[in-house]
Amino acid sequence: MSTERSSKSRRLRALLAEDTIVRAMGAHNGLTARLAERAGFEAIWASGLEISASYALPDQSLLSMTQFLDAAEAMDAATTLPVIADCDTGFGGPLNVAHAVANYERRGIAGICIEDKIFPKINSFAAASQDLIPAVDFAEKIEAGKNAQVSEDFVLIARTEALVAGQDMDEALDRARTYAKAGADAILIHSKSRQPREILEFASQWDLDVPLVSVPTTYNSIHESELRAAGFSVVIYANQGLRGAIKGIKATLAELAEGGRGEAVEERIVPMSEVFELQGMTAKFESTV
Ligand code: SPV
Ligand code: MG
Repeated sequence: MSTERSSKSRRLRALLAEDTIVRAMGAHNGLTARLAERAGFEAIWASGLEISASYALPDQSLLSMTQFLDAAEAMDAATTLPVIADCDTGFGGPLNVAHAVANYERRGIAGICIEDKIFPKINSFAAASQDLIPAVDFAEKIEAGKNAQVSEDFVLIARTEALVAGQDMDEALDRARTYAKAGADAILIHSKSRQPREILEFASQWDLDVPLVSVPTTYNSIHESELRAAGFSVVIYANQGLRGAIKGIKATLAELAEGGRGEAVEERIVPMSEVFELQGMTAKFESTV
């Protein structure tokens, strides 16, 4: 086990133990992870949605574990921050989760997150039925994952989609308790509600000493400080970077297509020197433009 590998997991654990909320920024490659670090976030969320979108593919369990892992590793290499990798349903059953943990840990990823939907899953915000596997089966996946890790620091986050699937609060809490007892290091309670009410209620009833993780994509009016006050340890900004990038790229391309010359967009884009700097180009190859 390399020092680097254990230190990023240890750093994530230390962050989880702090009083302040950990802000994890969604990313899909080394560049977006580096931008997230420079913007001041404390962790990277290797988002399944973002990585899938970067292939122009739906977030529907289409990419292989290797593709997700390669993307997460590129993010890890580009930042000093710990990477939490979104591993969807864990790529199959308990054995697949164990295989994922072994490989993600070996390649330096600080932790992974798995969710209790059936495989193949579809993104939580898709207008489709969101079906869950039995809690007992998901607990087996968690146990298999925890048994597979080498360092005690590696973090396994269990995500329940109970509320997304239309189940009630008791079901969400029961599932989360089952997952925590199976060894999950944190619980991600997901919600597609436009209001934070249900995740706040969940947090108010949470009675185990296992940190909570939130993803305020739809209930985005809530401030980080309110999530912290409600008992959340982590906030994941899962996709805002990608959505900003798409908007920026679209506007630039439209202007270029209209203008018919590069000069048309020069004002709205970064100089080549900034690209060089971001990618760590050596001084020898510094931009001459
Ligand atoms: C992701 O970023 O891939 C997530 C969060 O899992 S969500 O899109 O809200 O499901
Ligand atoms: Mg995902």
